[in-house]
Amino acid sequence: MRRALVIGAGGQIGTELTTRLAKELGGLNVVASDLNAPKISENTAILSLNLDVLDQVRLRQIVVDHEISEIYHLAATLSATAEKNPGFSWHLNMQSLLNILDLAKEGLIQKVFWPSSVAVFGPGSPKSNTPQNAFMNPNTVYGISKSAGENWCNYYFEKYNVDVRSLRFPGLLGYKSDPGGGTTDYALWALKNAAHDTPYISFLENNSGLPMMHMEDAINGIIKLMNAKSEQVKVRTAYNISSASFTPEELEKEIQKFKPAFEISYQSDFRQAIANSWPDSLDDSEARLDWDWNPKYNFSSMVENILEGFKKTSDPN
Ligand code: AKB
Repeated sequence: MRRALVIGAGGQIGTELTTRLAKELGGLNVVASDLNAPKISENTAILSLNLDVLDQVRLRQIVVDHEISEIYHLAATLSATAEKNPGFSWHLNMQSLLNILDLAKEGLIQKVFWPSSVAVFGPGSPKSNTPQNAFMNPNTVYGISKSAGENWCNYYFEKYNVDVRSLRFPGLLGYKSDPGGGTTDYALWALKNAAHDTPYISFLENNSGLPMMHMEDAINGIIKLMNAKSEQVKVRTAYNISSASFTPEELEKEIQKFKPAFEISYQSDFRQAIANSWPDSLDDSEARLDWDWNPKYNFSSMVENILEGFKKTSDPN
């Protein structure tokens, strides 16, 4: 019997992953947790709890009490927020992962999903179609913690046979949940503003290309990777995955096909340096080969679908 604990269930990925897992496993087999117990709107069978992932005692108790077999660990400070509080962000991002890997090492849980990021790459990495095993010199606290975390995952797999799986996510765009504290967030705010006929001021420059993906593809990727047979998962650091790459100016033009009056103006800030250090696209051929990664959306269909989705929501903030 599979029973999942989602940590960080109130966040951008967690909100959508929790309800998707409930569809896969049944609501009674999903426990959602966050610093404050998250509100679950779509499936009332899901149990919602408060959990500070740094509290190892409570984490263990929840795992034992609810007979958890797999953990989806999504709690982290993202790239922009982490730069403002490097010490705490390093501690949160690293210690929380180690707490969970240790539970798996003890055999209390059988599987772990932990998201990595394109932020593992740095200014010295190839910019376009960045290979799976490209040189990495991340220069953000977030990127350093994701890169170290990937190596910890691989270490626990090799030394202790811990079944931990990970994906290097680009910017994730969906209309059901807001992002917070990332560098790629500009794209979602632009889409949300456009949907509500409001102009947008971008904190990245017009020609700043970054990799992006529809949230639905990201969630499908997590589910597919976690359902893959162990021997199919040949990369135990984290897989490159990819679907679209665009600049703010290209996004503006694409949005204008549906919202001709929409405009982006530019006032870049400290996040520009973060964006400059990241690739604009990743080579995801290993994920395609090993476990059949195959995203549904491209740039145009993603923009169209998200604008449509926002139309159904009324809150412009
Ligand atoms: C961020 O911008 O920090 C994240 C990421 C790319 O991991 N969305």
